[in-house]
Amino acid sequence: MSRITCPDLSSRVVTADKAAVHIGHGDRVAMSGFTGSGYPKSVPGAIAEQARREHDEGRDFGIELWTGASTAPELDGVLAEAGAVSKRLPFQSDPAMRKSINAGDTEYVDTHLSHSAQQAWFGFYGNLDVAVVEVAAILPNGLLVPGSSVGNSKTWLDLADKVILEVNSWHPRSYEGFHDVYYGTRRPPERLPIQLLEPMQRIGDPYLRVDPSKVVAVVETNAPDRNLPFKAADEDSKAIASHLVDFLRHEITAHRLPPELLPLQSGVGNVANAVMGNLADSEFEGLTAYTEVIQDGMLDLIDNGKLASVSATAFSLSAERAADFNENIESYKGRILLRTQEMSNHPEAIRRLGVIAINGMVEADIYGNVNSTHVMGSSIINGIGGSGDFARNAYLNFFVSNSVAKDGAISSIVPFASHIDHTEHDTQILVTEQGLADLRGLSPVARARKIIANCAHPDYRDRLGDYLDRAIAENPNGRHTPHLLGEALSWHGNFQANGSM
Ligand code: 0RQ
Repeated sequence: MSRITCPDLSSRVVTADKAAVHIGHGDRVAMSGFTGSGYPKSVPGAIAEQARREHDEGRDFGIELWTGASTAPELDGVLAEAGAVSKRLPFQSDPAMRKSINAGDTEYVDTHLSHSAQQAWFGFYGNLDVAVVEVAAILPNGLLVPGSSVGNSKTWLDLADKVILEVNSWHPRSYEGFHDVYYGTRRPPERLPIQLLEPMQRIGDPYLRVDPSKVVAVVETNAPDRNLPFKAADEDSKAIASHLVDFLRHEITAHRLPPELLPLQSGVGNVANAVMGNLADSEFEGLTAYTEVIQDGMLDLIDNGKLASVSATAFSLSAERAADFNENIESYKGRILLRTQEMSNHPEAIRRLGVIAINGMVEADIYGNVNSTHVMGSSIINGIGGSGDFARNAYLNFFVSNSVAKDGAISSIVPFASHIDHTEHDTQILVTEQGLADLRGLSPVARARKIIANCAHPDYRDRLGDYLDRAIAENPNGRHTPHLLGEALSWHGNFQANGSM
């Protein structure tokens, strides 16, 4: 049966090439998609072709590209390779896009994922010309059934002058009923409290709305999401997960956490996925999650009965897990809810629910400032994503990483972080395979002693201790957060000069 049962909109079905002509040089174009799911699969390629033709004929062609979060080679990849993106926001993880940003060819505005929609509807980014949004189906009354992500689609459909819909029949038709799209947002000072009192509470509609008069094209596709494999958990990520789970047990014993814990948030990456795997083997029962992405590890937790329910904005699954989910989607109904990212990452909800946030980091300094985004201070990896939304507002936050990178040439614990996404005021608990540093209630020097002793790799521990001792000795009037300014970033300088810190 056709996925487009609205007669008005079914008359607008065209090819991707025909749809792409609605997008021109200089346009602001917002697309659906979050962590490789629910992004348009065919119009971006047609825009890239158009960009190539324009460039070949000596004309400029570049768009501003907004999304929910990271997408895939068929979107970020093709557009970056065609040199078609002048500006990108709010999060990406594509190798070609990363290269274009780090080469200075694409400007990148790396915002908190809960902020991107509201900053767009506050008007901070300018007028939105076109939205390209993937859905699973269009209903007879014109309402849209989202697929594997909601992300910022609601806002893009609301704001854009013109809308292109991609209807992808790879998404199960049974996605209907899995979404909760909040339509109560208002501008300050008319803003109202968000009445979300438990993770699975519905506060919105199951469908996305679109003004049919704005829909200039509908494109039919049948193509899978990105669905990248996860690395099997290695000894280090198992050790990180085990320190973290032991700590949760300790917090239950100390009556600071209930036995079923509080709603979990787990970030992107292999380590976060491994932590979920470790929880699956633990004694915890009746867990819940209020998170952003559902990775394989979380579905495993649902399957073995440990995790009762998950609220998120998107999936990010391996190909096998996505195929299995699509086949058995009915069995997950009522246990998974996908919301707009404005709500999945909303500070008010995260603070009220008391989320336990677990996110990856690139490096932390001895005082607990965390870098989640940059290599050697200058080159972006992905972006801050939702880590700031969750870390700042969580009941407990963890930042996890191996203690060394690049076969030990880099220490993830450094005197001074080369870029700071999460300040010492936001970070609570750091975990590496070496151990865990609980920084709650500690002054900067006490934090430094604990991070060095518990988290740093033995090859770097003494040098970090020596740095701290000398910084204290040489700053008789600066012993609150002592540093040796000439030396603070010298470890990064050593790596750049000699290939090792
Ligand atoms: O590079 O692949 O070239 O070897 O960084 O490192 O150890 O595989 O870690 O997959 O868990 O990702 C912070 C990037 C960690 C991720 C980050 C190099 C390392 C490797 C990846 P290679 P690992 P993970 C909600 C939460 C921000 C967004 C976020 C991330 C690569 O967690 O993007 O949290 N976070 N969102 O070799 C130089 C160091 C390094 C280093 C690691 N100290 N210096 N390179 N690497 N440490 C979800 C969303 O927001 C969507």
